[in-house]
Amino acid sequence: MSAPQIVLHHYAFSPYAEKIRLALGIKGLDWGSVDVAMMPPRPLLAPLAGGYRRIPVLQVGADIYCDTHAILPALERLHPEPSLYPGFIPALAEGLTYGLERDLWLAVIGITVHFAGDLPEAFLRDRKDDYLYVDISHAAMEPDFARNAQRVAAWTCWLAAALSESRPFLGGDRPGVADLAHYHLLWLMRGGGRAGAIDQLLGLGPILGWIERVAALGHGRPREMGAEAALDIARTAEPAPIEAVNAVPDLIAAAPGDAVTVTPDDFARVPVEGRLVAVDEGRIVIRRDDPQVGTLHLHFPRAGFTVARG
Ligand SMILES: N[C@@H](CCC(=O)N[C@@H](CS)C(=O)NCC(=O)O)C(=O)O
Repeated sequence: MSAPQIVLHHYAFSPYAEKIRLALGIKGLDWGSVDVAMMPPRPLLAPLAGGYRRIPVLQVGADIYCDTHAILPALERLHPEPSLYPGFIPALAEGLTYGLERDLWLAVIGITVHFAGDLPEAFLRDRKDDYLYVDISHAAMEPDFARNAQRVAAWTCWLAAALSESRPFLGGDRPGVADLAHYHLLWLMRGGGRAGAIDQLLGLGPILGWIERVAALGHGRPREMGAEAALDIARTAEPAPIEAVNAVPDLIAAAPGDAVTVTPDDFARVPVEGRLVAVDEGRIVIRRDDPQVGTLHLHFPRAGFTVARG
């Protein structure tokens, strides 16, 4: 059996990974599934992701896509049908869902913790020191619970108003990114036996049918794969050709070939070092020459990342 072309580095409990697993389901794709730890160290992902520490990461040969807002457009470019953006201009769907996730992520975690109670101490410490920079223990989140619930319920009211019998998905009669970005936040809150409590808190009764429809999209055809095999794929592949360009020189003062760092501007702000390959309207691409796996292209979305001269 030949190695699958698409490899997802993820862990089962990750909601952002669930967003991508469902996108792979919409497209009905075969993919390699590499299980990573829920927190660093992740020594076999590090050569590919160059220090980027969030999950999921999608690998296609020697092209590495960091952040779901880089992964989804990449899947769409590689496998255009069925589209992940029915009823939407793709850039608009990415922009809106980026805003949704930014606005709600900590509130969603607060609601989850309210019902789930404390996670292990080492996990809480990792999230506080190296990911969210916020203490997500039950005691620390609880004072904000009522505010978080109001905030998330306001979004779910919009969601319920947008869906109807004649509009089974947010883009019309086919599922897409707008559905997935709302769903994965609900998926985290409702997991672990919390569905009843969350449905009541957020008034999700009218959209339970939509929740079932999105869950039923499935994950395509994953095949478990070892991290070493993923490294072998990167080692033997070349990055896909891409035009070297900086389309926004007034914003990013670096030319293709320059040493740069790319850093998330919200959580897990670890700079990734490389040479600029391209910046265009939606993406940042840098080249890394890794001693273990050779030349890689790392792709990031423009939104949520800053580029600096290295
Ligand atoms: N904006 C990112 C957010 C990804 C994210 O925050 N993922 C979580 C897991 S769901 C994470 O990385 N948590 C810390 C970790 O796993 O190291 C995206 O769209 O990919």
